[in-house]
Amino acid sequence: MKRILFIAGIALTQLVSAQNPLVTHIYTADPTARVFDGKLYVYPSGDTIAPKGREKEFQRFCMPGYNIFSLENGATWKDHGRVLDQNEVPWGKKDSYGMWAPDCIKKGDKYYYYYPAEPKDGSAFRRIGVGVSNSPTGPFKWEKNYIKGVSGIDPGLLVDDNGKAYLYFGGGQELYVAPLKDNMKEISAEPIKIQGLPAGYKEGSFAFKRDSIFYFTFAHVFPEEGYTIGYATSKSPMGPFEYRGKIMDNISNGTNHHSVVEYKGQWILFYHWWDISGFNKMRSIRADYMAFKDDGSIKKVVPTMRGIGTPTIGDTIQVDRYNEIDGAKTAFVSGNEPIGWMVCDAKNGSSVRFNRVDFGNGSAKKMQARVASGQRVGSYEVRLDNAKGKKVAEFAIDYTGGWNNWTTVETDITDKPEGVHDIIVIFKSDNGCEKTVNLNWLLIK
Ligand code: FUB
Repeated sequence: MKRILFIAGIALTQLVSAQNPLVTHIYTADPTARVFDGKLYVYPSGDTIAPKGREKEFQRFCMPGYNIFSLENGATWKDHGRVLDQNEVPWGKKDSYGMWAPDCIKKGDKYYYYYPAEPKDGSAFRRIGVGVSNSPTGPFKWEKNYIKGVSGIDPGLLVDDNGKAYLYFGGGQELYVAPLKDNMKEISAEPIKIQGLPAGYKEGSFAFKRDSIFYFTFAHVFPEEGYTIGYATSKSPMGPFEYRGKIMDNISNGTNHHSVVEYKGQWILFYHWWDISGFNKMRSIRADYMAFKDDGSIKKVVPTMRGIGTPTIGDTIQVDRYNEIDGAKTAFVSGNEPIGWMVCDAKNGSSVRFNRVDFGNGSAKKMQARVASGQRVGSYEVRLDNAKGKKVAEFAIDYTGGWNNWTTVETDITDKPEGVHDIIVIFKSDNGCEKTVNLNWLLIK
């Protein structure tokens, strides 16, 4: 199903839940995730529909600017709004919709935001600009000119433990790296080709360090397969690197821009797909856990809908982003609900499992459910860990005015569950009915 979001003007601060895709109120792509002072941030680009009359020009990407997101609570992303619009780029060509993948990095107590844009002097397809801020969410003071000596897309930054910073960038058969001066606004030596990468089109440079090894990851196109995510390792940030294989196979997501971050002891791969639009140039950011083997190699990541995060008291639990489903389906929500999915077509005995819900210290008293139903045919219950596990909530199915009429219902939480559990929702139908209730989300109070 194809769904196009129409986004009016600048997004105000918004909260969005953290299952995949992470953001549903605007299109987001090319996510660079960073942990600053223990908090997780994402710096994505943004897709939009082409302005009237310019559709032919922007059949590929139409990208007007950047928003910043941070993870609040256990599983809720906060949209900090538009941090840079294309027409605010001091050196940029107006209305060029070329604000491709950005990055943000901390050095000392300052945050540096790097972004590509089309220069008004026509000197290159893309140049890379930088802004500086005292806060990870801006506002940033944008440099008047682009970084001299650098042209290309997809800036990826690395600050080594000794404080030296490196800018990786480019898209094509070769990718490049240049060391930065202490001011983070100029390169201190000419860019060099990154040595040791396999042949083929590459873009989406991202580098990180783990156990004294530098990992360089990149979107990599194989003629037979299309876009994958590859990685290479080195003992030096400037290489030469050794190609180690794929982090993600082709997942038909058009491009495979990504980033890797360690957050609360778990490694996470951020990437994008087109869950909402049905069109691979209108993307939505996603995240899934990633793991290393003992030899430092990376286990391939298989994309999930469940994604990352541990919803807790006050977060919506989007059960339609399930780990397992049996006898029911999911579909886009119907009616006047915010964009998302629902569990539907559940019959007697259908179930859906959603892993990792944090019930806190046992103080949770109520559970809410967002539902729509055209009849009264039974109930659904929430159990812990497996289908025979402790029952902690039970809801009667009631007529809400129709299958598109959404309402929030509430019931008691019993047995004082504590800590993190998987939950199973089990549907019961009194008379063999195959359509019981449309369930959008659960919430613990
Ligand atoms: O989003 C526009 C471009 O597509 C990015 O800069 C590339 O990495 C690819 O994702």
